[in-house]
Amino acid sequence: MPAKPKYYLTTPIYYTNGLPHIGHTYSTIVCDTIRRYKRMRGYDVVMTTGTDEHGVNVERSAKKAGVPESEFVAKMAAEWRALWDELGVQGDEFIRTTDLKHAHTVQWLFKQCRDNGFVYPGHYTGQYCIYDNAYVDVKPGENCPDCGRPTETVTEANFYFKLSAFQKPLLDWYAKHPNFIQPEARRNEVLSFVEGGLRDLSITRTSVRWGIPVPGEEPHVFYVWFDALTAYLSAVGGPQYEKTGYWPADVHLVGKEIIRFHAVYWPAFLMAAGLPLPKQVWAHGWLLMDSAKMSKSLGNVVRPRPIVHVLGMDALRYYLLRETVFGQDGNFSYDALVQRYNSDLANGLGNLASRTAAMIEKNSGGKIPKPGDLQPQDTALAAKAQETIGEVLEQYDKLGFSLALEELWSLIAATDKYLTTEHPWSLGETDADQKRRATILWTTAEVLWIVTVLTHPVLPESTAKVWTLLGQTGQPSSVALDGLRWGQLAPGTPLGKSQALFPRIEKAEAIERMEAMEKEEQKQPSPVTTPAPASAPAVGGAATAAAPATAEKIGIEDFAKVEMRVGQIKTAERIVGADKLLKLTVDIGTEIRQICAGIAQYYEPEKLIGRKVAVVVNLAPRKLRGVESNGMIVAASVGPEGRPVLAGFPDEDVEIGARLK
Ligand code: ME8
Repeated sequence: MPAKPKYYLTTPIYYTNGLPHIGHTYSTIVCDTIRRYKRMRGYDVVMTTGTDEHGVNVERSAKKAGVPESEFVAKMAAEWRALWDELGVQGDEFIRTTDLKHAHTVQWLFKQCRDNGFVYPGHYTGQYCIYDNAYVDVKPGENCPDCGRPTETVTEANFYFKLSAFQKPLLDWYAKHPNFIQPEARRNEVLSFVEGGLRDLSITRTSVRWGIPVPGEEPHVFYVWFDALTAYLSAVGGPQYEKTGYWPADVHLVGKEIIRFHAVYWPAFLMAAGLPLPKQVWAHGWLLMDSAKMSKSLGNVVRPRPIVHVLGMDALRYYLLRETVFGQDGNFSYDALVQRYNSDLANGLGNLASRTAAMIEKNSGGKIPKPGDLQPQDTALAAKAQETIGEVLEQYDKLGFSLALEELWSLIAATDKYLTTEHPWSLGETDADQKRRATILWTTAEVLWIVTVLTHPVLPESTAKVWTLLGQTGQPSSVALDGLRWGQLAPGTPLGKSQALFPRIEKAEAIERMEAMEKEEQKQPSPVTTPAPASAPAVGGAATAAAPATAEKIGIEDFAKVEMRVGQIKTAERIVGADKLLKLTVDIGTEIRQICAGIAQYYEPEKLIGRKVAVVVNLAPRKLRGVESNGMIVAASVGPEGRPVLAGFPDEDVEIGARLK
């Protein structure tokens, strides 16, 4: 078999002076989607992400936190890494700029540039923005034109890179590679910047200590951008990049504010060193919050965890890719997020999957039916599906995620309409009717199969569930997209396990829960200023499924205020209109209490009866979805979706009413 072609893509490597928000998550989700897509197209893909850990900014943050820089960045990098792991978007390579192999690559790249005559010593005085890590063209006392924060006057000895020598080579490169900078608007911006002339660039600092040393030239350390950009190369072999075969990168995916570093400085450094240039730099737009860029400094950030906790990771992925045209700015709102979740995921894909499975279960003995003679309406839907395959692949290739998803959802809508017009449920039991019904259900299942494969790069978790439901083995990712066509679902395949896909959620309730959790997250102290928190058992039970698993230290007297007792569940029932809640009556030894618990998606009410649970009995009563709840059942919150697992007493027959202390 011929070797798979290699494909290398990167996210920016993120600063460690803050924690990830959904702006960073957006870039990482996009990269992860491309990675999954390219793998299904037969590529051997490597995706790199990582952390940018040097510079004055980190030096100051570490000082403020009272810890050495290395400790500061190690903890922050661990947080970033853990979040990507939790969200399932971890890169194949996680590069830290404090990695030794990275330092060697930076030093090696500098040597190549210097040996080739593109580096010379000098002095520089200018206004420096420590937040953007860049000298800016303003007078002393003026603020940074990019971020609006104060600048500092810096004079220092440094080494210059002869950027001016690359004006023509860069312009030639852009002309020869018209797709090098995407989208068009960014390309034009870069072209006019370069056409306006390039000034040499200082690439070392003597005013900063926290950086990679320039060998033999101490106290020089590398300028953070010379350092950071090189991480893309360090991740795939550094000086030995030819051995791994992943360099040059196929695409560097970045936010539009750092296009100049990627499309001007980086290719110039590589040209100076005689190295191959990346094939493309794709600068996407910003996620805005109330028309301003979401950013830590503006304090308007939204974090991914609360969203993922309440709606699931796929909901966030879908919303970000569907709502924003890739390349343009997009506004974030909880309202639009839940709207999309309910209309497109719960009522769209989720509903199509569950009703198709239910009909097959009922009418075809739980096996994919064998189609009979096809009617024009069946072939019309098949033709639309076949056409959708081509259009979606074309859009994915262009990173046109929103259009790709629009096409797919139009196919889902056409299938819903097909079911309504063909109404298989009202056909009778004659031979002809049975055959007709089998044809309709096969056609529907076939569309669902195709939609599952094509949405997989965007919705990896939920499509895996639909895959199982359709009785398929492995993952949808094992389907080679190059060979995707109508008619690949084998009749006779038994359906598999059905799992909750996108349970409908009431908008106000979802928003309230996400906002409350977001507030909690914002209150969390920085991981560097507090000792690692013990992960306390999360309290599940009432309306919200779980609380964040970290807590400030409290005295025993505070703990003593919480009265927890062993209770026994006497009755359990679902609450109409509240998908997540169960209404329980619980014997707590002294009385029988009514308690609502947010566990309906994970526990069958009938199976709970007789079960002994831990109950917080002195919680003020409250109404949940109009039902009185007097107490709270304790549960662990497990996994990114915060699945509640009831705390229990499996080893001993504990007495009802016994106090937990
Ligand atoms: O710039 N909308 O790191 P950084 C969309 N370390 N994307 C956003 C965003 C928003 N509101 N906010 C952040 C750096 N991003 C450097 C990069 S690369 C060699 C060095 C995303 O932590 C977007 O990709 O400030 C942006 O470019 C990146 O995070 C900036 O991350």
